[in-house]
Amino acid sequence: MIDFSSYRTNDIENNLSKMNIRPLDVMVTGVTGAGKSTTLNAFFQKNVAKVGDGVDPETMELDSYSLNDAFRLWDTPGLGDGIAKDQVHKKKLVDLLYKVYVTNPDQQRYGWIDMVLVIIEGGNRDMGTTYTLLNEVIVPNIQRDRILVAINQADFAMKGYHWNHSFNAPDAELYAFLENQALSIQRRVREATGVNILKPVYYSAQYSWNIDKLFDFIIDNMPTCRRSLFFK
Ligand SMILES: Nc1nc2c(ncn2[C@@H]2O[C@H](COP(=O)(O)OP(=O)(O)OP(=O)(O)O)[C@@H](O)[C@H]2O)c(=O)[nH]1
Ligand SMILES: [Mg+2]
Repeated sequence: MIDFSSYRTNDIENNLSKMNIRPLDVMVTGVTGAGKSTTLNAFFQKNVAKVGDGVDPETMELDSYSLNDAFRLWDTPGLGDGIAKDQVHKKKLVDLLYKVYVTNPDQQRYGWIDMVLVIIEGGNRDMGTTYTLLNEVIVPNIQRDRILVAINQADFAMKGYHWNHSFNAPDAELYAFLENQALSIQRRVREATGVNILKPVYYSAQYSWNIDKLFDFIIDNMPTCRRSLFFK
């Protein structure tokens, strides 16, 4: 198993040195139950973030977790928890996107969050809340090329069928399904939000399958300059 606390740290640090910041700050978002907290736990290979029991939404506050000196992840509450709670959560997300990083000594102001990872639950066809999240919270408040979308719960994308438990991987049919789903989500997000996202990576946080691909996806697409707060 890969130890992510030391995985590709040279690549991350090389990119960070171009930006003159550290660490890389990635905000993890998505509808409630998509598996944001489970994804963080998969990166850390231990339970850092509390995972829901499948009944009630779990994460209510923002929490940051440092994988090492170079990479920090922010767990956030998911949307889809009712109108009133969603308003409160949206505000927390927007506030985080405008959290300011002030450079020393020249006192320049930049966005603290470098990238946003939007997690979608594989197999869930209802993308409405994800579009709301993107359109109302994420897209207006961060540069588009800093938004990545990934599909979690790959094991459950076909309702649990076609997941090979002996190999801890999808069988050929599920693989083909996931590949199609990734392309479909890429197209649908483009239509619903106008954002040309990269083809989403699919993975299973529960079974730590393709978690390395998710990690690579983030690092291969990390920004190379600081995030301006004025970009419209
Ligand atoms: N089968 C399967 N279940 C998963 C996976 N990832 C998460 N789950 C389950 O989905 C449920 C929700 O997971 P969480 O990680 O709490 O989801 P979240 O996005 O943090 O949810 P909120 O904190 O409510 O916004 C839990 O029961 C997890 O065990 C996965 O890859 N496969
Ligand atoms: Mg959570």
